Amino acid sequence: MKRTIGTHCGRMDHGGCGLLVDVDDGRITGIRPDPAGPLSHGHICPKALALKELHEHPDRLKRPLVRVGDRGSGQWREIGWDEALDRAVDGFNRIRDRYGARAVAFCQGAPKGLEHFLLIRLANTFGSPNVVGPQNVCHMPREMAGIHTCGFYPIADYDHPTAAVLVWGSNLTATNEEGVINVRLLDRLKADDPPLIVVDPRKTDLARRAHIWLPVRPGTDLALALGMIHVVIREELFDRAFVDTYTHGFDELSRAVADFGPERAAGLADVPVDDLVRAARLFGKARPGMIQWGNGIEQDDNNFDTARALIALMALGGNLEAPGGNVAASAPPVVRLGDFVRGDRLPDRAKAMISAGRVVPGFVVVPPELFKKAVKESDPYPVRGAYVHVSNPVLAWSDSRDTWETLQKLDFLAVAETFLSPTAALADLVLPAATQLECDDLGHFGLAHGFLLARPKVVDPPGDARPLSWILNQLGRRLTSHDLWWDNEGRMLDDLLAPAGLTYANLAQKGILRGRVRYHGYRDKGFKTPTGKVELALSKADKMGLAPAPRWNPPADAAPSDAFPWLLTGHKSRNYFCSDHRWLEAPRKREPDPLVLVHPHTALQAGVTDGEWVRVETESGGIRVKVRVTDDVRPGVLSVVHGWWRPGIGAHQLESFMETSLNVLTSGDRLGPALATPRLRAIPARLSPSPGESDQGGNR
Ligand SMILES: Nc1nc2c(c(=O)[nH]1)N[C@H]1C(S)=C(S)[C@@H](COP(=O)(O)OP(=O)(O)OC[C@H]3O[C@@H](n4cnc5c(=O)[nH]c(N)nc54)[C@H](O)[C@@H]3O)O[C@H]1N2
Ligand SMILES: Nc1nc2c(c(=O)[nH]1)N[C@H]1C(S)=C(S)[C@@H](COP(=O)(O)OP(=O)(O)OC[C@H]3O[C@@H](n4cnc5c(=O)[nH]c(N)nc54)[C@H](O)[C@@H]3O)O[C@H]1N2
Ligand code: SF4
Ligand SMILES: [Mo]
Repeated sequence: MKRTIGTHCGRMDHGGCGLLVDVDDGRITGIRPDPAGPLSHGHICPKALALKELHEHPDRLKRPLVRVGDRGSGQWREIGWDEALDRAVDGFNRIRDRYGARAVAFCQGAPKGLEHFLLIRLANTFGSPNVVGPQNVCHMPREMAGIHTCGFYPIADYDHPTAAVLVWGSNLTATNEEGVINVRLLDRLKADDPPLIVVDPRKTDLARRAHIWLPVRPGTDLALALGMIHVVIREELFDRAFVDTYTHGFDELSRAVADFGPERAAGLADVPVDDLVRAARLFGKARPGMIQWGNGIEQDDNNFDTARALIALMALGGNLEAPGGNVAASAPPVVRLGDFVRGDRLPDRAKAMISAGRVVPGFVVVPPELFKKAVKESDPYPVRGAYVHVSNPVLAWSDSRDTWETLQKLDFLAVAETFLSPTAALADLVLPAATQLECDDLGHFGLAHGFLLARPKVVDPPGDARPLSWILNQLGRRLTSHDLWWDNEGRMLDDLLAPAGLTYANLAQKGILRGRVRYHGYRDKGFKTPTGKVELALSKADKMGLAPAPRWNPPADAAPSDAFPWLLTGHKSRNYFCSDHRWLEAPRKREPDPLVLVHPHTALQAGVTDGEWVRVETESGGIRVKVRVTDDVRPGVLSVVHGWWRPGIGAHQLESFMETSLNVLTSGDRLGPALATPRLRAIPARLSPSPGESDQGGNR
């Protein structure tokens, strides 16, 4: 029977576009944009068109697998679900009996849908405080800075006119991060024609159309931001009434930026001083102005302070909680996040986590680097088992080789996956998972943007693959108490939505459920910080072991040297999600090779030419990728695409990622002070030709 089902795209990035999927007799026959998509207004990208291939791919995992050879030898036996669940339960219970529940970690990468919150529920009810993920390099630097500085995570308000847009370390037209589909920003630019300022070492689509592009030297964003604040304060461009009434620590901030006159700041960031001053004036005077930020500021030691400095810029203009500025969104009125994840079951979680006392208060996801230390050195206590889903740590975490070796040290590792990844290849047990279009899911529950999207199922998953919501409910029933879980995931979704007076079927009809956005809420209630004001200097900084106002603290080892003359950074591919989808033909056709972007001057100095294979090396390791010589990246910077591996080599082979993974070049040895963040940006590196046959293209 032919029909068309309306749903939302969900797993090729953070998701958000409305899709119309044609189905004939249980098979996908067409995928189109939904012109009524509430966030996408008819937008779709090529990734979503690959969803059919993702669903039908012959290499999808279809049966649970148990390891039969040595760990990582690539030998498996197919088993049924009963045996698979029994083995998982036995593996985790043995560890809990011997070392305690905290010795089992629950790991996920970028949250994709409801599964992330079911995972936290499973950890809490199992009794383990250790939910592990790369949030120390993704979103939490911004969110934690927001919580501590102004009491919320400030998001750009695209629903109202704005007078200036500052895009800082975000490549929104390629990444649509957190469901902020690029058309929202592009429509705003079209409607208001505000000045656009872009801070990025690459000339992104947005940088190309910007009034001012500041091609910042990687790792110096904080110096640049302090320089802009200096100008805003010195020239008295700030909103004095707001600052006087609603901020705390203005004098301390002023002192902190005193040394960051435009010459010095522009020198550190290596941008033209006039451009810095113009940008500071444009944004400083804008009422309202908005900041769209991204991973560009999150992946170095200064991330927390950089995010705080950008929030200070928002506050100085009085643009926090202002329409067209940066605002606080509230969750729609469904079951509260804390209740859904059963935080009540583990009230001491914050004190019991591996990362307790090593990160800012409120950061409840364990940084991977600290998890690895616990596995390798039992520091602060032994961790012996892990359940991993929707994550590929071997590629995602700093120091790929170390991650690969560390995971092999576990007594028991279970991985739920759609495809055999280099991480799944190390498991004792692999659970085949359904993915988007194959199960009913909710998008954006628990995230900060204040909406929920229905992602109703379109087709059945292949073979015995099962939705993660089913897998987690089954594990939960067996590992914890029956009555904490649902025997029917449909009922779970209905229960979650019940406080809003909706069933899942109702939401699927509606598509989106929005929460309230708070404008000027502080006028009545103040800000949710210890002083009730925006804390330009943190009132509890002492307790956190941090400087009250953002402080520029350049890491000594981030300076280029004779041996490593260039600076390495990275960016996400437009065609893939991190390390995902590398086996699909459609994106492979558009982007067949792992790439490093290099400026023509730098290429000349390094003796490499466009299109050839090159070696990129840091103190931590070396990879072999193809060079694209382009003035889309600032001189002196090597920008490598994150997430490359080669499924065709065999996921269990070290070579499947050692030649291409950006994280072979990174290290987890030194971590930032606030969020235990490894440095993934601004790493001294060298570049040289690496002639020879390319065996790296295609799916090999
Ligand atoms: N197509 C696609 N979409 C994705 C993803 C994907 O892999 N592919 N990943 C998803 C995920 S998990 C996330 S978190 C979001 C991330 O979304 P973004 O934040 O947009 O992603 P990135 O490409 O990591 O980084 C943004 C920009 O930072 C720049 N940058 C690099 N170094 C520096 C620096 O030192 N300073 C500054 N200011 N900028 C720098 C890069 O050139 C890049 O343009 O995207 C999501 N969407
Ligand atoms: N050097 C460097 N490192 C980085 C980054 C960077 O920019 N530079 N970015 C960081 C960021 S922002 C993030 S979020 C992390 C990403 O970290 P991860 O989320 O761990 O990375 P992915 O590579 O997206 O791996 C996701 C895995 O989930 C699987 N998967 C996809 N859909 C499903 C599903 O429906 N069910 C199940 N069970 N599995 C599924 C895919 O097959 C894939 O193997 O990487 C971080 N690491
Ligand atoms: S932009 Fe993201 S949500 Fe939209 S179609 Fe592409 S992958 Fe899906
Ligand atoms: Mo991310």
